[in-house]
Amino acid sequence: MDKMLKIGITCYPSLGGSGVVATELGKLLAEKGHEVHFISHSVPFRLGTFHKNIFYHEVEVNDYYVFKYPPYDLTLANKMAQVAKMQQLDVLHVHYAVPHAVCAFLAKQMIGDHLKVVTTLHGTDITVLAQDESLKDLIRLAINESDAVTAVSKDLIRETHELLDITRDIDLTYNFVDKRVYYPRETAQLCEDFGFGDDRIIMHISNFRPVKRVGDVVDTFARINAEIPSRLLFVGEGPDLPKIQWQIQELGLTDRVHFLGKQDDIPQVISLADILMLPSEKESFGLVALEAMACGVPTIGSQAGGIPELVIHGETGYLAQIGDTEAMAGYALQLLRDPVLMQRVREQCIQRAQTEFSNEAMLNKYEQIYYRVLGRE
Ligand code: GMT
Repeated sequence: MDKMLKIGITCYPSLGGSGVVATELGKLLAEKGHEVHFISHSVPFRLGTFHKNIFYHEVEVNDYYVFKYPPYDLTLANKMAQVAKMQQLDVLHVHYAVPHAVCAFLAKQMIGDHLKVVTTLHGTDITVLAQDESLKDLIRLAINESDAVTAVSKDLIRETHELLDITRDIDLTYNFVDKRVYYPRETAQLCEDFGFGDDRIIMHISNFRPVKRVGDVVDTFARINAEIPSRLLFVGEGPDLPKIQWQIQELGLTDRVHFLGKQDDIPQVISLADILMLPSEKESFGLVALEAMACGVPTIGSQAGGIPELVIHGETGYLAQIGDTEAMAGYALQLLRDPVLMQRVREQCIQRAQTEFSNEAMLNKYEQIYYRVLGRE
């Protein structure tokens, strides 16, 4: 059996897919016997129950009076080095380049080359931040100096090479779902409680940032609902929410749309849906589409970024040009009107999620990367 490792993990603990993936990976590693040390400002929100191999180290920033901006990044780097030294970490695995990969670079300078740094890129850390001249050179340094770099889609690997003008190897580590948690759930009682009747359910889950193009979800839904009585369920919160509420009111759809806010039990919530919508402008992967896929819910979305690597057009969902809500609605109606097609697509979704994006496959892949950087292949 491979030697068990001591792994430090830093991620954004309270938001986004990157935090979810980092936390789920940490849980899987701990379950397998590795010792996992989360280093962050808060306990990761998906951490859940107590586990003997999981530790949490809190980064506490002092708000000293000369600081206009309390230096979280420096405190984090120092904490990473402290934990690495005290716990004798083998690997520091950071998720999201800014500032985590830069902090890990600093921590490694303090500890020495025996501490290996693995950086996972998730999307906006490259597609948005690496275009910012005030950060670009620092991101390039942190990526070039990491012992291994991984990214969550081929598209993100390509974009990282292009935007940062670098040539180093980047491993492909697709997002994954734990099939023990993500599977189709029973929803009859919930539908009755909500009073959905025979209405079809269209769902969108996100952080409601402009990049998600939530207006396109509403527009597509209006076209679907005009043909087949449907409900639109929004899960999550974010800056574009007020704008969307206005759009819904203008279209006279208020009684067809439900805002569920932030929800923890995503597999149960997603199972309510007939279709998940992901019409993003940019999306390095689209974890929510995978979560839906694992629960047998097809995605209708845009051909942006890494989405086509996940959602196979005509097999596990349908993809249209960014902003083409007419085509998206057309695909949705095609699916909703054809129960045989819908059933086939649902089965293909579950099959693809369990085989191509399984927890076992991705856990093995990350472990191989750790052993490789440690020279223990
Ligand atoms: O989707 C978001 O805006 C959150 C963001 C994050 O940083 O957590 O998600 C990014 O990472 C996810 C996990 O790897 C990917 O599934 C998302 O596609 C990616 N978001 C974007 O590229 C916009």
